Amino acid sequence: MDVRLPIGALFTILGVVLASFGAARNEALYAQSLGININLEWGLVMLGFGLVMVVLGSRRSFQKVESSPASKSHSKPRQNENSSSYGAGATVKAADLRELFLTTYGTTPRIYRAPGRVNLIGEHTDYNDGFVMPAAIELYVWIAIAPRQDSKLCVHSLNFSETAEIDLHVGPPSPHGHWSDYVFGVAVALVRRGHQLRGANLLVHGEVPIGAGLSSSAAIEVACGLALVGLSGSPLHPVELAKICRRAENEYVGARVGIMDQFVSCCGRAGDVLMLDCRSLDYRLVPLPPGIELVICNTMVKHEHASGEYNRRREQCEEGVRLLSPWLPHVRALRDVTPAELDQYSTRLPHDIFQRCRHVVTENARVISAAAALERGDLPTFRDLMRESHRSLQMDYQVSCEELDQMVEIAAKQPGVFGSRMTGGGFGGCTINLVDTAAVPKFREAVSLEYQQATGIVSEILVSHAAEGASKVQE
Ligand code: GAF
Repeated sequence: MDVRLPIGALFTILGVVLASFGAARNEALYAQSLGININLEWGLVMLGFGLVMVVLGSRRSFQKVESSPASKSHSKPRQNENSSSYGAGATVKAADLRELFLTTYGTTPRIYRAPGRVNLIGEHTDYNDGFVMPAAIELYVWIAIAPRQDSKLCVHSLNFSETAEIDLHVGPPSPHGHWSDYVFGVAVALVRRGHQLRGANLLVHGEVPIGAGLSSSAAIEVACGLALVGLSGSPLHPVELAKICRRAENEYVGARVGIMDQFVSCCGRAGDVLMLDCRSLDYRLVPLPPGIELVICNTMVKHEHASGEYNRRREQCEEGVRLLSPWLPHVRALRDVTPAELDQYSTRLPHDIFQRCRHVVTENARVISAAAALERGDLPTFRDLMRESHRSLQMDYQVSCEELDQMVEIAAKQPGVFGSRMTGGGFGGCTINLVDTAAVPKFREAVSLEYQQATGIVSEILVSHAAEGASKVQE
């Protein structure tokens, strides 16, 4: 909160009290000097000063956020140290957001939202042109937007209580490790793709926990992209929007992520997971079996320092392709390598590169089997594949951590569980669990208790249905 607000409020109250005494000419407090009624005069002065301070204090949030020193590091924007999430459990919804926008900017906005995601299986395969099986979840980033008369984009985040702005005519500012990088990165990427954007005021509210592996970044990118093109009136196919948002994260934010998160945030379907081929971007919808819930267990270990490791894994995969190409010239990405080929040429690779490649190659095979298992309702096979996936991420890809392993181990032994593994980039964040609906209450209770006993950490456990992708929220 701006310090001028409480000071202003204090002076306003004192001013009113003093001026009232002065006006009533209370003899006990009344003083006169040079013919001036000091109490009334000073009361009015203090009241005026207080009101000015209140007005200035409350307007501070509409001024441009000071840039922190531009960081050239290719890491994801920092998280807000004071906030564990964008506001998990927050209840600001369309009507509240509209009201807040009206009070803040004085105009009525349109509202858009984009979901976070879980990934059932197929981790770190997307940037290797491989297969993934994500589902959108019922946690969203909400954006209210209305046009401005000038060429500025002025964005206020309710979660961070900060405002940032750019002028579309002046060109992109440098990214500086700030939440607004995601917003401006998308604007820049849209303009580069030839979209004519207009100046706008935006109000952002996120429910997707930050640093929890549920893809809050893709959700803010997609919600912003949809809102900006919606306002400019140029139609954009959801797959195109996903590609633009991914480009924003790769080229502007500096995280070399694959397409999975943006894709499912754009194209998710209620009740279904996507079986996505990250090379062709063809996908099919696989319904989740009835009576099964997606249960998300948050280890509460943030993965915010993981972006360097993420980019490093990607480089190691590229190195694997480069080292294998003399023997396997058709190989463009690890997606093109079969498990048998990898075995045959394993001695040509340094051990750590071989391990990374083995994870990707075997994970792709697991995703294909997992989709088939889910389609024929074979949950025991699905459970085994999720277990193998986690193990491979832990041992070969080395992106798990003690808390994730503990959480998976605890969850997997509970009754009614049809699979448990880490979800997302790793190094912390959440596990995804398929749990029989009837078993969910006991599952939640047992997992949170045992996890706390094992680690001393109080976890958050959420249940979500597979949700619909990004959309304009109907009035
Ligand atoms: C992060 C990335 F953003 C995705 O593209 C994907 O690589 C995932 O980690 C790991 O599967 O969420």
